[in-house]
Amino acid sequence: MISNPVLQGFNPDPSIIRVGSDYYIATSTFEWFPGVQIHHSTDLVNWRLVSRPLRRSSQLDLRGIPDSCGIWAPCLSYAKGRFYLTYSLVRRYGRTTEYGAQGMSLRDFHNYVVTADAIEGDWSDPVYLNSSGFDPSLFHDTDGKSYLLNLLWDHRSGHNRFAGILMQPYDTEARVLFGEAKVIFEGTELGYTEGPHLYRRDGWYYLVVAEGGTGWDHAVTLARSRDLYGPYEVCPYGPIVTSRGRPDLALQKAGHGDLVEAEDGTWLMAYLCARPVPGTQACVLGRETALQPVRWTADGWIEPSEPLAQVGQPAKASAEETQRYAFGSTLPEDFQWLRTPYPDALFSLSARPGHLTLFGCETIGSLFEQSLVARRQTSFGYEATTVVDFEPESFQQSAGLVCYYNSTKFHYACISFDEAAGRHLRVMSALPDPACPEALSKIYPLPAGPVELRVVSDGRHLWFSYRSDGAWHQLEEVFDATCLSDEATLPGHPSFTGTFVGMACQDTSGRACPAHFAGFAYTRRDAATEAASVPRRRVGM
Ligand code: 6LW
Repeated sequence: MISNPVLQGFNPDPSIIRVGSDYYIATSTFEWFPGVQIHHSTDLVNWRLVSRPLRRSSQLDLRGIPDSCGIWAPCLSYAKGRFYLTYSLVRRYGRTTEYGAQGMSLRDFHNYVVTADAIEGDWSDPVYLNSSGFDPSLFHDTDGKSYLLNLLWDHRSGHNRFAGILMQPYDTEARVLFGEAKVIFEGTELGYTEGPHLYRRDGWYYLVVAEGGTGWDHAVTLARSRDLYGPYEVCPYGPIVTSRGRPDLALQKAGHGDLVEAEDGTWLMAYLCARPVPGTQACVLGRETALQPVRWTADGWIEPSEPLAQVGQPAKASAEETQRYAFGSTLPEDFQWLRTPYPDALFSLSARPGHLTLFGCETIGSLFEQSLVARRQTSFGYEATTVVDFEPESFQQSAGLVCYYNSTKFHYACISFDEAAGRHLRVMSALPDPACPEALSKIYPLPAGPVELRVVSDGRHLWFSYRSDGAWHQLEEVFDATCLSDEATLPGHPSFTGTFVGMACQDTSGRACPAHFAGFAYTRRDAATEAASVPRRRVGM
């Protein structure tokens, strides 16, 4: 029984399959490396990260990729003893505001497929499919034929950008598309028709799509046809899952769903959701993945097995739960870095045994090669700590603890050096506010030697502290955590990833000054326990 529909630590855009008694969910990773996350379960309750398939330079190089672009909407399928994973590599988001509300939206995305005989094995190099629109998925029909679906993107001013669901035959052996690509479904009045998945059941072809846009109006639409190429009749009862118009639901932005038949014959839907920080409209955890039982109705449609309101109440997490990370020979699996397939240029786990050594590279927020290693924020309230040994000799060198959403929004508690203050700690903030794009805290002088850094969050505020002489010293400033959210963003700048917390180092002098991190800890906290803290001067509010 699924007691907590929100799967902790999962990214958005879930695709779910079952092979025998094994369930797999693939989710998006955007500009984070390696690409795609695949989790495995046999009971739908306990999940384990088993693969990040796109990890070689021959598969993926995200250097230069804009924030929240990169890997979108991976889709798993299984046929003829082989796993298939399709995905979009998004290189340009495009902005309608560039040319006014009805302006052109020029975007660049390329769809690929990789294959593997075993999920946890090596995946192939990508096979190019097309660039006509994002959210590719493969449908393998019962007659052995396969088809590629993806949305058709129309960039022209005055046209519906989400111009329908394209389908084209795909030869899985020759690994090529062939025949004609046809629009099989133009979507409903909800618009933003994307994320197509096709299924065959009881002589029907069922098409699931995401509609309403990946925000508060998000929804899952179901349509069906006796003919693969349509016409597709839309479910007469409306979207099968949505939180649209229901601000009371704990799970918001419900959409982008994928169906799977469980081993016992029941059905489930994995879908995208989001949980705003209580009392705000800020989704600091980004969009997540939920899993919900559904059932077929007597007239051949689908409905949630339990009211979304009931399913939407995530089980109460334990008040305190600490994950401690030691740095041995491999990077702990919760951690990722940004964009490059060559992480040796960013960090080492052998330069100082027992430490993660970050080599100062480009500036924090670089779209190319920045030394930043972090894990997703998976709870509103949390405490993160690390110990860093870093001896900067220049203002161009800094290292420390970072709460990072993307290049336009982060709070970076960094150790640096300048002629007047010498070695010191300071929080450098990038804010998604054109009127106030950055902020700097006071300078806090530091003695020589390793420094322990800590950040505490109640979901809405951040408090930074440091310790180098036995006692913790909390910085005077309080920092806004809600600006690190999907909603706090610059016009036309996508924010899809959610917030990460981790370690960073930069050295624009080019000397690759090393920062040695002796460990990292993340403690989930019940947000209520921090809300009582009275924030003092606030930064970025
Ligand atoms: C994804 C699209 C969407 O490709 O957001 O919510 C995009 N839906 O289907 C990125 O997550």
